Order: sequence, then structure tokens, then C-alpha cells
Amino acid sequence: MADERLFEDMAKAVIDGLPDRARELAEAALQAGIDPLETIDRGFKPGMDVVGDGFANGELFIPDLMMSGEAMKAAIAALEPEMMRRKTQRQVMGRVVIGTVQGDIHEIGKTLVATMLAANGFEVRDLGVNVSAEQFLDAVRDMDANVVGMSALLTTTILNQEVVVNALEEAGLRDRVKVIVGGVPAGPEWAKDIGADAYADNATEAVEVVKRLVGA
Ligand code: B1M
Repeated sequence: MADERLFEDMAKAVIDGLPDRARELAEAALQAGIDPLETIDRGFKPGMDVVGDGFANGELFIPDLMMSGEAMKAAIAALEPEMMRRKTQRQVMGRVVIGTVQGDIHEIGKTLVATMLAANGFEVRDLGVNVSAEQFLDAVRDMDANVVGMSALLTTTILNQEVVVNALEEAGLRDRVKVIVGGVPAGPEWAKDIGADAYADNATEAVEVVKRLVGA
């Protein structure tokens, strides 16, 4: 019951776009021993979904999305050390290059996936947002990656996931890497259509899928 109340307050902090309050609540959840991912999934993320719906309905505007994004980022930053502490394994399970595709600056989901992969023993190079096909290719060569992860949140930019798959093919790198895609407009059918190896719905699933892809 106390946890439910905390989760409601977290959603509200994101909806109201209050980074300090979000950080405070994340710290309270850590004190209470709640799993950081449960905190995100049941507390902060539902608030983000309310904001997304409000924006889609024309009730909220870009500054609202930005402030909510800042609140969500503050919460994740507070939870990240505990995520790493709980999951860190010594053995390197694989090398992952990850980024949000070109034209897209949504970073929160991608960063969460990158953090969870790192916490689960993968060496992760996070290229950030608005990442071009060329940048993905350079990083694959540079770190001899065996997995490429791409996030996209817009129905327009998701097309760039296919651009990267094709660029990997043309550069002769496709056989060396497994490709996983994610983000709201993606899905298993989309992954199959563009020649990716897999899709994951959330950060926890992404870890399981990437482990399977590298045979770990
Ligand atoms: Co934007 N935005 N946004 N936005 N934004 C959405 C995506 C939108 C659905 C809102 C809406 O209308 N309901 C809509 C897209 C509509 C569409 O394309 N059909 C939208 C729009 C339209 C836009 C702009 C075009 C608005 C404008 O300018 N007119 C603009 C585009 C800018 C650009 O990228 N070029 C824009 C801008 C922004 C902000 C910058 C203001 C801000 C982002 C701030 C930031 O990232 N620092 C923002 C936000 C916050 C959102 C919403 C509200 C929340 C996104 C988020 O962070 N969710 C979003 C609505 C929504 O999603 N409900 C929306 C929380 C995060 C933890 O979840 O990112 O889904 P998510 O990640 C999940 C899974 O998807 C999955 O795991 C993650 C963790 O569970 N996943 C992966 C993600 N990547 C993965 C990769 C994997 C595997 C799993 O493997 C590699």
C-alpha cells in the first residue's frame, strides 16, 4: 500500500515535470528496498505515458514533454548506481553498440536499455541520440561489436533502423553483428521486415534477447 502511494507520487512528479521531486522519490524507493526497475516501470513510466497521451490529445505541449523528460532522467540517474550494483557481473558477455537513430532525440528508453545491458555484463558503447548509419558502422568496426541496438520513438525515424541494417549489409558487416531494435513504433513484425534479428519491448526483455542473440 505504501509502495502504491509512492508509485502514484512518482507518476505525478513526472506529469508535473519536477526533477528534484522525482529524484527525492527515487531515493525514497531505494531506501525502502524497492527494485529500481520496478520503480521505473510502476512509478515513473506510467507518468510519462500520461504526458504522452496529453500531448497526443493537444492538452500538453513540447515544454511539458521536456520537463517530464527531465524529471524522468533525474529519477533514472538516482536509480542507476543501484541498478549497476545489483546486476554487475565480471565476465564480459558481448560488445554492444547502441543509439537512437538519426533524426530522433528521444534518449530515455535507449539509455535505460544501455544501462541494463551494462549492468548485466555487456560492454556497451552508447552513441547517444540522432546517430547516423555511418556512426553506427564506425563504432561497430572500432569496438569489434557483436550486437547493434537501435532505438526509435517516431513513426518517421523508425525507417532509419532499416537504413542502418542495409548499411551494415553494404559494408560487409552484417554477418558479424546481431541487430536488435526497440521503441514505441517498433515490434516483432517490423524487426522481421527490415532484416533485424530481434525486437524487445522493454529494458528487461532487451537484456534477455541480447543474451540469447550472443548465445550467453
Ligand atoms: Co516525443 N513523442 N516528440 N519527446 N515523446 C513521443 C514518442 C510521442 C508518442 C508522443 C505522443 O504524441 N503521444 C510522439 C510520437 C508520435 C509518432 O511518431 N507517432 C512524439 C512526438 C510527436 C515528438 C516530436 C515530433 C514533437 C514535436 O516536436 N512536434 C518531437 C520529436 C523530436 C525528435 O526526436 N526529432 C518530440 C520531442 C520530445 C522531447 C525531446 C520533448 C521529449 C524527449 C526527452 C528526452 O528523451 N530527453 C519527448 C518525450 C518525453 C516523449 C514521450 C512523452 C515519452 C518518451 C519516453 O521517454 N518514455 C513519448 C510518449 C510516450 O512514449 N508515451 C513521446 C519513457 C521511456 C522509458 O520509454 O522511450 O518507450 P521508451 O523506452 C522503452 C521501450 O520503448 C523500450 O524499452 C524502453 C524502456 O522500457 N525501448 C527499447 C526503447 N528503445 C529500445 C531499444 C531496444 C530495446 C527496447 O533495443 C535496442
